[in-house]
Amino acid sequence: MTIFKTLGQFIIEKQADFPYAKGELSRLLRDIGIAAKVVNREVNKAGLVDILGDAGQVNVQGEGQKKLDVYADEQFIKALQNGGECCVVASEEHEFPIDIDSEISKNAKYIVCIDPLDGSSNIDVNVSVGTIFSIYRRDSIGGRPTMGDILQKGSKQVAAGYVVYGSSTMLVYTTGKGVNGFTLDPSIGEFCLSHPSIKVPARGTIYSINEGNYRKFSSGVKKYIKYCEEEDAATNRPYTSRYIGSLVADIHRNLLLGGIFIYPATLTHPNGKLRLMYECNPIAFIIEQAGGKATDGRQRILDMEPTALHQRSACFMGSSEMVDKVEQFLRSEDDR
Ligand code: P6P
Repeated sequence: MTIFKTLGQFIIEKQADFPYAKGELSRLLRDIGIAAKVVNREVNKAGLVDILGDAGQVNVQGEGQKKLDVYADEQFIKALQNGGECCVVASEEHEFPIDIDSEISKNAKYIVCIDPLDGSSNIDVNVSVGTIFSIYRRDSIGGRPTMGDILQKGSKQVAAGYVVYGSSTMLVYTTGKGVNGFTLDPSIGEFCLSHPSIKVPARGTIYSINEGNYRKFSSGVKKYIKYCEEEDAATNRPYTSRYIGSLVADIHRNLLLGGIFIYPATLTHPNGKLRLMYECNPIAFIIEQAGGKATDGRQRILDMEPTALHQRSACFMGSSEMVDKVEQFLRSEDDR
């Protein structure tokens, strides 16, 4: 029986985990929660009002921006600007970081990397989409934050989380003391604790990979897919392929049920497709905090030294035993 507790109450309660906390991170997480509720309202009625369709703009990824992409980006940036705890935002929707240099944020020490609406190509077909965020404390002292303050290793994150706008809307986050999930109760407009202390099973039977890219995969990845199929026959453990094409939705399912999510290097994406700073790192932090593993096939994602804001990384994330298994096949590539 989960005790009724709102996100706000939980954040304040857990602030005690940080003896020197002065409430800034708590307020920053609150600000993100508020923006998530605003975005949720629009995502839920996307089919009803003329908010679908391209905004006529193209984002830094060269992808057509849906109006909801633009709207979500604006809402999170506005919430962070008004909250006063964030000094710079790095968004998937902007080529360069957005410096938040205002009177209210003059002492702000937190940096937020965010994918405001990941999987947005699924919006028009009513498939779950998500927001992914990563929070760092700035390293530099005085003056405006630098790119070095942003391009920190994932292991330096102070918090990370995602919002999944699905059959219900959930916010899942970690501050390095475990992973907790909150479900939005629209009747009171609050995220309420629904999934305390989430742990990803060490082993699952779900593998998530876009097999449409099969011919572009390395031999090790191909062998792992074949292994999953044959594992079914050998041990009668029915492996199942589940791939939504919306990172947050795929990760959320595998986090709760056990499984592995793979977006490897391919011939068209030699460094993988997913972005390190605002997709791989925050998800990796959550997965590890839930007891799972997250690597690029060879090294911990959280140990990777970033060099560019929108750099990509291959990723193998989820149940620890499944990540270990796929890495065996990848190492066999090196042994050839
Ligand atoms: P593909 C959505 O565009 C996204 O960034 C992630 O949400 C998702 O996991 C991935 O791309 C899907 O990519 O190449 O399989 O369509």
